[in-house]
Amino acid sequence: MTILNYNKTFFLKSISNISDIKIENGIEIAFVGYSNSGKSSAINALTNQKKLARFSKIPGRTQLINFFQVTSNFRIVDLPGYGYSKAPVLIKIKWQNMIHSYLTTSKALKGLVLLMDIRYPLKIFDEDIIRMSFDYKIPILLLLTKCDKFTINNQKIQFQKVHKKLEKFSNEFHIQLFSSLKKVGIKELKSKLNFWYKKYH
Ligand SMILES: Nc1nc2c(ncn2[C@@H]2O[C@H](COP(=O)(O)OP(=O)(O)OP(=O)(O)O)[C@@H](O)[C@H]2O)c(=O)[nH]1
Ligand SMILES: [Mg+2]
Repeated sequence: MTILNYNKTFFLKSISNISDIKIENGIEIAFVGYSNSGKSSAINALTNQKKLARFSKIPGRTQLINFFQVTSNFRIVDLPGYGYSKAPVLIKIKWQNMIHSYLTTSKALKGLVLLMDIRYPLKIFDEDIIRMSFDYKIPILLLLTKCDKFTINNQKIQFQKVHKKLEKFSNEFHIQLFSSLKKVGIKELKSKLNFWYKKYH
């Protein structure tokens, strides 16, 4: 059995156009979410590297699709953050199209990690992504990020709220409280990624 060492993950490539996606072998797991939801921070926390996926206080910084290689046939994909309110409309539309076409055309995509700031979950694009994952039967893990912003009690309340809303549509999802800052949920994220890897490997 292969044991994945996430600490050895390295940057593979960036693309700015969906047409640059070549037919790829192997398995990809995409991290998706609003700009500023904590995608890059989560990838850094997962891989125990401070600067692998760059993050910044300037939202919308990750405008490319970034590929990171965990092992030869397993990649993590950092998708551009959607919905950054200050981005010009045309750029916004370009991002949305890019994400949509990646999710619907990538042959390697086997799982989605949707990151939502625990304070503002299930915004409109999140719901689109969730619907798409149900429609296209892409397994999904929802991370309620920056959970350190809430008390333990409020974390539980928010978790239940999100769960209740989604269980009306499907029982094919998992939700996890997550904090890159306080290292909450990283073990669970790893075990979900391992599970997907083993399933499709
Ligand atoms: N308190 C707290 N802040 C966090 C956490 N994770 C990320 N942040 C902060 O949230 C901001 C955005 O984080 P990023 O990881 O850059 O978010 P992103 O989703 O990659 O954003 P884009 O690249 O714009 O799509 C940064 O200022 C981070 O320091 C967390 O677990 N706790
Ligand atoms: Mg980012």
